[in-house]
Amino acid sequence: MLIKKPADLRYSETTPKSVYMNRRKFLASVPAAALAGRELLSPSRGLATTKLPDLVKSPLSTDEKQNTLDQVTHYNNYYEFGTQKDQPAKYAANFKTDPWTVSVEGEVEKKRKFSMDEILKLAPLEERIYRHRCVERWSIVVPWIGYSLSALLKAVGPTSKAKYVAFETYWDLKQMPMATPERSGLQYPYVEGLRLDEAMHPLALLCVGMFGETLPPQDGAPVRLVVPWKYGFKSIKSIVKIKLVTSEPPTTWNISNAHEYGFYSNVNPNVDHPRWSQAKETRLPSPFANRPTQIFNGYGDQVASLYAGMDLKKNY
Ligand SMILES: Nc1nc2c(c(=O)[nH]1)N[C@H]1C(S)=C(S)[C@@H](COP(=O)(O)O)O[C@H]1N2
Ligand SMILES: [Mo]
Repeated sequence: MLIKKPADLRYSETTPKSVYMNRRKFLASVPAAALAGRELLSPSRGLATTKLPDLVKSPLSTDEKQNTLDQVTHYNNYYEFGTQKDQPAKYAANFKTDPWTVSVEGEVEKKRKFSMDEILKLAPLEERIYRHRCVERWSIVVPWIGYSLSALLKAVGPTSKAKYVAFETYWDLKQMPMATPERSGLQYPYVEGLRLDEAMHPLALLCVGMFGETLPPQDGAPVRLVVPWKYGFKSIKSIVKIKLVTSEPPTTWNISNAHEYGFYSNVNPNVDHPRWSQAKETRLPSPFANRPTQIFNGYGDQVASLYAGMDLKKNY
């Protein structure tokens, strides 16, 4: 699928119809109704998570109404485990996340492989309640747990040549049989990237948990990124590699369709997706897109200066 220039392709041409339809039907009332129904069931249905003690409350948290654990864990995008919102909860249930190492390499003073234990102890764990906005227009409010990615980057020491940070998700067809271009329309392993100054911004969260516990597999266990001012696909899950690099790294949805998914992908009501407006969003479990989208997802006071002088329409 990369033989043609990605920009020349419509997403519908590069992607199996089922995937394409799925990404379009995000407003269908069924998922929202299903979510509402689940709230009546027991709140935690045996997720393989453990409690994270001694959490520090963060001043960066929103006081907006949080979504429920059940909503956050049964309406997911994690294409390695299926393209439909309810599939990751089912197909990631037995995902093996122990042992786990994150290799930090490239333009750093101290290349290092971190065990999950080391990641959990690198800095005090904070609860950060963030708005989380997918490019498909749904949004949720999640009490994530983690610390600023900058803590990890400072521990390895970026060299003066480091300009970008590239991230990579674990990839194993035995555990992730859907993770092929034919089955889910994307290239794997899933990769993402940030400019170094974006990665060093305090809001960029290295996330190890939610709702007081370790991350459930469908939300990116055992460690993911959360970049709350960008569309959700920048928030890469189940990270195994972090590489500091000198030039802009490739990113999965951009490879899939550069015309629709840019490197920056800051939440922006004034830059429409080619196939839908971004002016409004759907705060789940509501089925209606009746909430105005906020520039930088409401984090403009903190992050707008990162893009001073940049044309946000060109650098979408
Ligand atoms: N490895 C990987 N990371 C991923 C994705 C994915 O398919 N694979 N989906 C992205 C998208 S499109 C979104 S909106 C968020 C969803 O995170 P959530 O399911 O925890 O809400 O994860 C992002 N990270
Ligand atoms: Mo997304």
